[in-house]
Amino acid sequence: MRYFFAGLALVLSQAVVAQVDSLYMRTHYEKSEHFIEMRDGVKLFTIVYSPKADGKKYPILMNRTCYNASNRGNYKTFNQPSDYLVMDKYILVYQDVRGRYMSGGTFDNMRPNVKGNDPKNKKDIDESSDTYDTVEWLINNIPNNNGKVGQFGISYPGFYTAAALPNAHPALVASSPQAPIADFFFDDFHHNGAYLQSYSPAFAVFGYQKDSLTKTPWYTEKIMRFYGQKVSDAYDFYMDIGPLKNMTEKYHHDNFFWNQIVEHPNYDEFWQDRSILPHLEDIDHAVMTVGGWFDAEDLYGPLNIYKTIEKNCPKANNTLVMGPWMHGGWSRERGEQTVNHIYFGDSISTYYQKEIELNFFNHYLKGGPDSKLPEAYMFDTGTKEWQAFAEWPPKEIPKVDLYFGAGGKLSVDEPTDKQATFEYTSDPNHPVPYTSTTEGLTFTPRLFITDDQRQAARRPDVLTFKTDVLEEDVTIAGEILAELVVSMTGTDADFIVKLIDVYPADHEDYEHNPDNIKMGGYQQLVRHETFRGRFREDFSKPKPFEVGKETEVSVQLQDVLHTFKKGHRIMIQIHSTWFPYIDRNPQKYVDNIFKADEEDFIKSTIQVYGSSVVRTGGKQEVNRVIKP
Ligand code: PG9
Repeated sequence: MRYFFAGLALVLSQAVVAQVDSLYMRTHYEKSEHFIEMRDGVKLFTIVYSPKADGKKYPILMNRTCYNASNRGNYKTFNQPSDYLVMDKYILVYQDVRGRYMSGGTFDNMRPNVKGNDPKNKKDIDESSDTYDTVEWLINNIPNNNGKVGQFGISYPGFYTAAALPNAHPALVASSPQAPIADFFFDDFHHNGAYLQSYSPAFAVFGYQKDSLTKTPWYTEKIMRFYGQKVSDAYDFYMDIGPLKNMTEKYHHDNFFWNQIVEHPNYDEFWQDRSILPHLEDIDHAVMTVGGWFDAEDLYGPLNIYKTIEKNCPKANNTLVMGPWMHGGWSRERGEQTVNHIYFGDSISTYYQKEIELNFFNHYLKGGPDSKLPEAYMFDTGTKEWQAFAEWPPKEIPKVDLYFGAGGKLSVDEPTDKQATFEYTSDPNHPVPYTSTTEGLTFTPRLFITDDQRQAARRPDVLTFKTDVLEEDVTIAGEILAELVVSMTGTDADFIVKLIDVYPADHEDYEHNPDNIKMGGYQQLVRHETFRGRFREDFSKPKPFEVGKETEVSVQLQDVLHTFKKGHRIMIQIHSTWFPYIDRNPQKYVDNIFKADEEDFIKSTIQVYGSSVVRTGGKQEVNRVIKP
């Protein structure tokens, strides 16, 4: 009998957690709505869910968003706390940031933090001061709070969490920026200055001011300019549009954010002021930054926010969690954790929510047991196991330098002939597709991030290098720096660099693979990066290439933790178009690609020299002149 009850307990404990929904919220929480006045008089709409009075005091857990706080009631959109946090009872707070939905004021993308914005000066406003004023009001006006405040946010709300870290209110003791944007010149809309044309529909959400308080999107008509066309093939759709200046004319002529992007093609003060990284100083509370290794939108953000706090803020209890997720994937549990065709395990999001995130907030906000989180809790996307590191990037895993050789060989041995060249002709009128299938218009492309790269490998405008079959496992952990030496017949170029895991020809197919993709010989994308070559010396000072002149271009790819297993191969691909994920570089230097004409788009024959090297693992010192 004893075993029966034990078994029953086990079954019940593994039962799916009660789904938190609006009935659960109505039963266990009281909802209230407030317009909280900021120091400059602007009022921010704030929804508060308080646990029904039970004589206890609870901490506040806040989420500031540009995506409509009123949505947070239905508990069906991501970006609200996990079921575990809700059922553990917190005072849950959702706020429309300045200029969005029901809040007053004017919206500004990645509103610049005011350097050294002393909370007591009551003059300047930024996201930090808005959070400070909100916290001050909440702890003095919301009943039964225990005086401690936590905050979290995923994606743009992750930026608002990070932007609140400088000059934080003393009651703010636990922050979790998740997939946070750090800098729009390197996250989301751009990668190293190259514009992500595939993000074009998303502009509608960020490029119009509302003219009244609203609980529903006011920009719907603008976003339907794209989605109303029922496009099933974005490649053809964007090729037919032609140069980016036609995008302005056809779609975005009245979009203030698009017009700002067009007028600021270089990393000038407009962008530098909007990076949160220079402001991450004097942080002395607990910060757990969370990201997904397969996040196509914000990977620069979590990694660089963690590293900047680690470098500048010794008093912060600063930790990093990186798992096998796409953008914000840890907030959704689908049972089998897959990224497109690749399976990583079961219930990984539940494990994170229950064993990592809940313990983090309970420890700092409720005095719960120490979560004993390591400095960096990282998922190896090759072995598919979690690893704990005392620092990130780790020193204990050897770096691996990879060199290009004849016959598409990738080797750890330095080449004898560094003057050997590898040539391809890049044609912006026949660009390399970013996906091996056909994809329609998306808010942002995601599934390509672990896509099979064989279609690209077979193109003459893609350089492909691969190692011999590995005789033992090779782990790459940390940063990647592709130090390319190139020359060209054009005067401008983008460089796309990809790190790829080549499966053995006889690799078994995944049972968890609904699309029945054959995994034998699969060339899985592990990491990619795009670099707009004109910024090779300085992101704020673009420079044309001299025809035929050997020139260094350093492309820093975001970190990885990936074990290439015995029997696999390591592959590097290099090419100069990746469409329509990235806009086309004319390859003839023009001051502003957003204003280029059809005739500016020319073929260019590009040489990559044998003196190039892809340095992987550990900390790579980027040998470029400038920030960041
Ligand atoms: N960082 C994500 C994003 C921002 C802007 C455009 C598209 C995506 C996000 O906030 O969802």
